[in-house]
Amino acid sequence: YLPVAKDKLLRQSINLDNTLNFGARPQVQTITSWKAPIIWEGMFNPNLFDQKHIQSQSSVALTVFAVGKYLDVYLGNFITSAEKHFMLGLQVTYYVFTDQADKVPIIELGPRRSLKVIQVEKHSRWQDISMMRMKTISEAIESEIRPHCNYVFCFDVDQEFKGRFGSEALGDSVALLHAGYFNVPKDKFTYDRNPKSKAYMETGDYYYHAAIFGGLCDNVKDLADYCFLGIMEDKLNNVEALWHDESHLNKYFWLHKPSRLVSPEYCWNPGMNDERDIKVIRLIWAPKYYDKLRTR
Ligand code: 2GW
Ligand code: MN
Repeated sequence: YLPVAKDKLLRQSINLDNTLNFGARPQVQTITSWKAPIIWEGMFNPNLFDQKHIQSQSSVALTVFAVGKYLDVYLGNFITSAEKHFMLGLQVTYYVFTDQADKVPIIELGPRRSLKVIQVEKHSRWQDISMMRMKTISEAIESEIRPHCNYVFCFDVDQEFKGRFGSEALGDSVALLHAGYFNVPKDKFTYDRNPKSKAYMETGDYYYHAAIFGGLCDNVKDLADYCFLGIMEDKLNNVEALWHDESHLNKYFWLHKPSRLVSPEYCWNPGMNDERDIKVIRLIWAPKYYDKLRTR
């Protein structure tokens, strides 16, 4: 699996990490200006990554929130599909945060995989259900996750795994390119544009999707703390960022560049955007059911 160097920049970065073939996907950007890889299908040999992470005994926490109706509607398919595709071969611990611990479905898990349920309150505004995840994630990393896992990945629950979501996605600090914006001009990005909000930004690198972010425990805790502080400061100032926690996450990754990006193949929404660059769908957005679930 020899990397193909396309130019000087690529050659330099390949020397840093010869497990990635940056030339394998000429139609898309496979490296950022700060030399973080952007992982697309075809750039990596899955077995090499798995071997490396099995050897170094990487362990992965997956956090997911299923509060209110989202528990019945999404959690079962999410976990069942993760059992087929998420980090197979590694030690995986699911952390399910819910207001109805007794209703979490019992799902048979593979070897070296376990699930912990953590009770949380149900905030009355859905924006708070989403935003307050940052506080809970930070606290859980501190008390539960860091002693057991090297990496932590935080997921929206309204999605379903469809293909390998493997160790190639592990990195120190990992961000996801939003399916709706990976190929659109920067001025279309839906960053927060209100100077009164802590999430305000004029420009950025990419538009990241808050449905998946991850990395080493310390880095994810830093991200969660930063976003939560911004969210609370906004509350004091009576403002709310345009896309809630996602706006703060975009601000964080602008100031603290992620070390690895994953392509929209890792979180695709069929029909939302041009599919030509999507060689494999690893995860899809589940239907939103706006009428039933978003009644406020
Ligand atoms: C959210 C919106 C409207 C009504 C209910 C909820 C809700 C969300 C809920 O009742 N229960 C619940 O557990 N949640 C959790 O919050 C769940 O894990 C869900 O996946 C997550 C984010 O809400 P979601 O998926 O409905 O919002 P999206 O798909 O529009 O998410 C993007 O934007 C959000 C901020 O508005 C977040 O940044 C999210 O990470 C983004 O993907
Ligand atoms: Mn979602």
